[in-house]
Amino acid sequence: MANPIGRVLRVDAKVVHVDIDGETVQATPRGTLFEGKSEQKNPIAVGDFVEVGLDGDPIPVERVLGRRNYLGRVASAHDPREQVLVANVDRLFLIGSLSKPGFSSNRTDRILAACVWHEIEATLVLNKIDLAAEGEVEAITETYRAIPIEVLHTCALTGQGLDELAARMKDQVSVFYGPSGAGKSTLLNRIQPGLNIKEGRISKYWSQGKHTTSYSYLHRLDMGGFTIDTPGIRAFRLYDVSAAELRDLFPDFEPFQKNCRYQNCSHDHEPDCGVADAVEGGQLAASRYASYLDMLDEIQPDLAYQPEEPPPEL
Ligand SMILES: Nc1nc2c(ncn2[C@@H]2O[C@H](COP(=O)(O)OP(=O)(O)OP(=O)(O)O)[C@@H](O)[C@H]2O)c(=O)[nH]1
Ligand SMILES: [Mg+2]
Ligand SMILES: [Zn+2]
Repeated sequence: MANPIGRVLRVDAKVVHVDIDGETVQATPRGTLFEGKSEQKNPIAVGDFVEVGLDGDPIPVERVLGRRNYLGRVASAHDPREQVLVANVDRLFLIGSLSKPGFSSNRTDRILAACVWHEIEATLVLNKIDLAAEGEVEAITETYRAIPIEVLHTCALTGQGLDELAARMKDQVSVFYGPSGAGKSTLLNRIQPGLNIKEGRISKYWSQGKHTTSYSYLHRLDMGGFTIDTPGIRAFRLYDVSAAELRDLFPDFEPFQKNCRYQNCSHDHEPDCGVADAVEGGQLAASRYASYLDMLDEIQPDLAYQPEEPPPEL
């Protein structure tokens, strides 16, 4: 009998939860899956298809099948390897809240750049619109629709905008991604009743999220499709992207790039930069440009931070 193939629902330190024909089994990755992968922190991610063996207690994960796509980032400030967050997804819903926690354009732009890099369709969901300040929703929406990115407005408490969100999740494999406390689990609980995912309690003294969800989990939707609920993120750094490649991860810069004096302009320090001019002229959001420069600094610290000391004497 051939080994069964299943979809990974959850990855723990030593055990992987795999859905095989609607049944959840726990399996342990074979040591060989880690070989030759020193650049990657984890060989298996939620959303992966894996082949499991029939014998053993627990049974082994023999093999990870080829991925259609995945979302990755630098594992952490202390671990430079690539961490694969999720695999084989049709769409990423970037859940941003407008208050508690407040909207971060820097974090949003980093994740959207990662979606371009990894070829994942993205939708921005502005949740907690009940808490938005006057004009805030409109301003953010305008910036992101200009990229262009689809922007939805939701309130998990009143149910506003949930039908539109659910319609995009139907029959798709999607992932909810964003900062802690934005309302990812609350939205998913409303859209798929019965999941009973733990939701955070936010007191008025605590306006940042509390990291209520502690591991990613792929939930099956009754209407068809799957959605991965993920733990809230703090920092997001793209793994192994060069400065030249970064420019192309901001599609809204593209129409202005042709006005740059230099074809390989990094839009940083060069004279006659079409992108910098567009920001000055109000045609391009300053927040987008700031996010780009912030990411560029990380990639080429040698250019961004010129050393003060004179060159060594020869
Ligand atoms: N006012 C308001 N509160 C909301 C809304 N959506 C969620 N919340 C509240 O925000 C808090 C955090 O929601 P969660 O769903 O736990 O947030 P999360 O994104 O899953 O957070 P992590 O699991 O930590 O990543 C809860 O107290 C929710 O009730 C909304 O649209 N409006
Ligand atoms: Mg959660
Ligand atoms: Zn330029």
